[in-house]
Amino acid sequence: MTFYEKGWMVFDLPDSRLVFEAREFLERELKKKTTPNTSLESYMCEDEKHTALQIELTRLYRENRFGPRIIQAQLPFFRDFLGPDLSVQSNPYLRITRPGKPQDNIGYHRDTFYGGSPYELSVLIPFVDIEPESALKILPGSHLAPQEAYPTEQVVSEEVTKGSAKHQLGFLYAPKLMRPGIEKEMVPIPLKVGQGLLFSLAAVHGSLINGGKVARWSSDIRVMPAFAPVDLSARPDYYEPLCRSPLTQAACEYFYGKERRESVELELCDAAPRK
Ligand SMILES: O=C(O)CCC(=O)C(=O)O
Ligand SMILES: [Fe+2]
Repeated sequence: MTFYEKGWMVFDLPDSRLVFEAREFLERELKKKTTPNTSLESYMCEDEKHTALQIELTRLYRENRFGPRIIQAQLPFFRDFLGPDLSVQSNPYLRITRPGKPQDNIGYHRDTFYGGSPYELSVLIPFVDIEPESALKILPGSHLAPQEAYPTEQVVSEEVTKGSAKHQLGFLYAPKLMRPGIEKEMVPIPLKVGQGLLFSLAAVHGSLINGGKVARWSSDIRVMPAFAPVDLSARPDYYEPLCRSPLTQAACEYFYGKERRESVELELCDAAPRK
């Protein structure tokens, strides 16, 4: 089955060097902050310290621009898959899901519940090998169904409040719960370091618990066709240009001049060219 039919696809990164570099970087920082014999896989920590540590590691991961650089290294692949004009998320999340901790999981959802567009792609990059018991799950074919196909109940999280540390790490303060019956349709997607999982933001995905023995470390990086009809006005700094066709480059220069090109390209993500 194809990406179009399933809504997701596993691929081998054409160039995985930066993923291994990020993995080593994270593990080095983790050892400094815990004990020298902690590995990403064996990592365990009590809640309060864990959240502080995840915030600090996210900051370092973003400061080093690992997310956009990992995508950039696979540019021929993404151009072929999505087109010549692409945007990449500037500051993706670093996820850490400890074994047996439901509070580390954001549950089953479609990102379209929360303002994401089906024109956006999530590229999940694992920093550890992920067995099926620890894996993110996806509901095949769900990306083709309209929003009404999956009714939800909006609740208020007891643990996550708006603007809190956990909110900044990608947890939801007002999650929309799906009916529990979908569990039996969810398919775990095991991954190796050096692979990536691509999925449509309209696909039902997520996890309730890491039922394995190894902590799941990953980052999900959004990539989208730069001129897709997506309203980015609520998140103007979310994406940055990844690549442009020669014609798009020339058109931007025609409208805005060479020196202003970079900033204008961001504007063009959500608006038609303006004189
Ligand atoms: O990795 C996870 O646990 C969640 C990822 C996710 O929800 C996403 O990429 O949209
Ligand atoms: Fe998601």
